[in-house]
Amino acid sequence: MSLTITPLSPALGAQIQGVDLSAELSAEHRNAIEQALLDHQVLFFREQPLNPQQQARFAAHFGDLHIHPIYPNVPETPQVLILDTAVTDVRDNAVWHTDVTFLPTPALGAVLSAKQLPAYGGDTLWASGIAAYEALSKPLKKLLDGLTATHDFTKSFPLERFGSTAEDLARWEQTRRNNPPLSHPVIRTHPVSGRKSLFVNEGFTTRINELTDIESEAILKLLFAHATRPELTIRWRWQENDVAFWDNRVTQHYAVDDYRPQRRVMHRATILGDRPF
Ligand SMILES: O=C(O)CCC(=O)C(=O)O
Ligand SMILES: [Fe+2]
Repeated sequence: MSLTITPLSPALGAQIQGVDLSAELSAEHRNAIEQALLDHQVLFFREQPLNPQQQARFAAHFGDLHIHPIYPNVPETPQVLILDTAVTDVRDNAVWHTDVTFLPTPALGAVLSAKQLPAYGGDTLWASGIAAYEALSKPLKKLLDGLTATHDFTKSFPLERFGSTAEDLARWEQTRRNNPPLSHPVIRTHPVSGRKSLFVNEGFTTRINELTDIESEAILKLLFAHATRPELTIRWRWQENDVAFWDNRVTQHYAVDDYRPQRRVMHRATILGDRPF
């Protein structure tokens, strides 16, 4: 059976129908999903109840899976992390970010499954870095091509977020030692499609290395605002058992934090990526 791919907005996003993600994927479906991801950058599937093993198995069709250094995992399936507002403070996702760009090889993508949702609210937005790059003027593209930026995990995960016990402090110190600030190109080339994408994000990017402090601050502010203009985004209103699969190499996202004290539970499997160039 062939997939139905319905684009949802001009910048990015498509809904996929005609596949059961809990079953073993055929090579044909796997390849069609990969191509749709390249074309649309974030894919949405409705009514896909997945247990953690099924979710990990689906995600592993697209690469090896990452075990997150900070979030709690499903104990029997540590490749699946839990975002549960009753357990963890997940406010750090209510900022535009690309996942784990503080790593030398940030995630290729992630598969997110909605387990428990508030009655309303708790939407997630994605923005296309490709559309953001393409919407820049020629002179600005020329300036940014070849520049590098620093990414630092402490920008989104400051010590306060880790808690206050000696154990929390030790865990944060260890995570910081393991993840020193590093540099990535400001304009990234997609390793498969070859398309260029703006690759700075408010969550983790602290500085454009080749500019002065004041230039870096002003240009990053401009780029963060430019990259997240509504025209370059899509907003997904979740239903339980929805699955989103995004290409983390060329997108950023924002989890809207507007539903407390209601509980929201999501499971995520993260696919390892390669070094941006
Ligand atoms: O909870 C969400 O909708 C997204 C959270 C997030 O930023 C992520 O899973 O990477
Ligand atoms: Fe995220």
